Amino acid sequence: MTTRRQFLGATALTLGAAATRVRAATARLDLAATDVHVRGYPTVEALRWIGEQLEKETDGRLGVRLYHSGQLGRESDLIDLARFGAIDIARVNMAALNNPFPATRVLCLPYVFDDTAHMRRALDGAVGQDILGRFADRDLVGLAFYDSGARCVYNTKRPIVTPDDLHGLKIRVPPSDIFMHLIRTLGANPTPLPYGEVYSALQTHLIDGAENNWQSFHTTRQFEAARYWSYSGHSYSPEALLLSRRRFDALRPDDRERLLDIAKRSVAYMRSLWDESERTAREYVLARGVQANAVDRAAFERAAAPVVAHYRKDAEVDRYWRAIRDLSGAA
Ligand code: GTR
Repeated sequence: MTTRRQFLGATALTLGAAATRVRAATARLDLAATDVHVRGYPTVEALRWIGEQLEKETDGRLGVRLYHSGQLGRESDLIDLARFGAIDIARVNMAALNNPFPATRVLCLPYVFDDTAHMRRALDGAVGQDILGRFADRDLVGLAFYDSGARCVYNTKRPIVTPDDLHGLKIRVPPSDIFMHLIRTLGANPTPLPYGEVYSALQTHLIDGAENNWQSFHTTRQFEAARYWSYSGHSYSPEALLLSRRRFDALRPDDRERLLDIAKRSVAYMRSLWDESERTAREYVLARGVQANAVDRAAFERAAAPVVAHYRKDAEVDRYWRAIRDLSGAA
């Protein structure tokens, strides 16, 4: 029997082979880029923008072929496909990277960032640049970080004000030990599922809730089933834009520099879309009857503290954690 992973690998290789044939005929190279989000989502639009810039700056020699909406599979598989060179660019969330790339763990820890401004400062500074460089350890080039907003819990049953309200609820988490650990510590039952399966899991009551940002809640239409949104803001787990090392090495040196530079510039473009899309998504779901409530933030932070303490036992996590906390409230 063909496993899902083999199938995805074969599909991507076939796509790669077809793209190579086209390239040979036209001398044009389209980088295969993937994202689990739908067209219009800020990360997908940023990839599209990168393609446009590449095309413009290379007189059409280079471009991007975009596979959005999870067309090529789940994020954990996409990371491997990029590592093996079957796809070129993978836009994935840090949560999917925690296990294979431990340097990313600090970015998912509960309440390590106060808000989006704090997260951007840390990612633009030494900590972010250091972590981005660590993707080279396993066949990838870290191109950029993108925003993912504040992750909050939502569910089909009731408003969550303190962690006690989570008791007994089955909450979907992304495939990351940190998220499993956090949700369990807060008192719920964590259920790891790929992003593309959350909507139907809510519909069929396989799970009672999940946690994510406003845009994901909106664009996946999970809000149709989960009618209670609680502002826990427990993680800002940012997005990563990763390039296959094999592809990078195969590019002309000037194209490598060009791509790195365009990816860097795409961050400002992505951020300009982010804030507006967050507001639009929130207004959209609230207008359709979702009930949103504030949580007892101090109670959440207290309950999550053992998770932070556990990961800070690791010297590298602790070093990054301190450096990020030092930027809290800085101008
Ligand atoms: C979203 C993120 C996706 C995916 C998803 C998830 O916020 O943008 O890349 O990781 O969360 O929870 O699986």
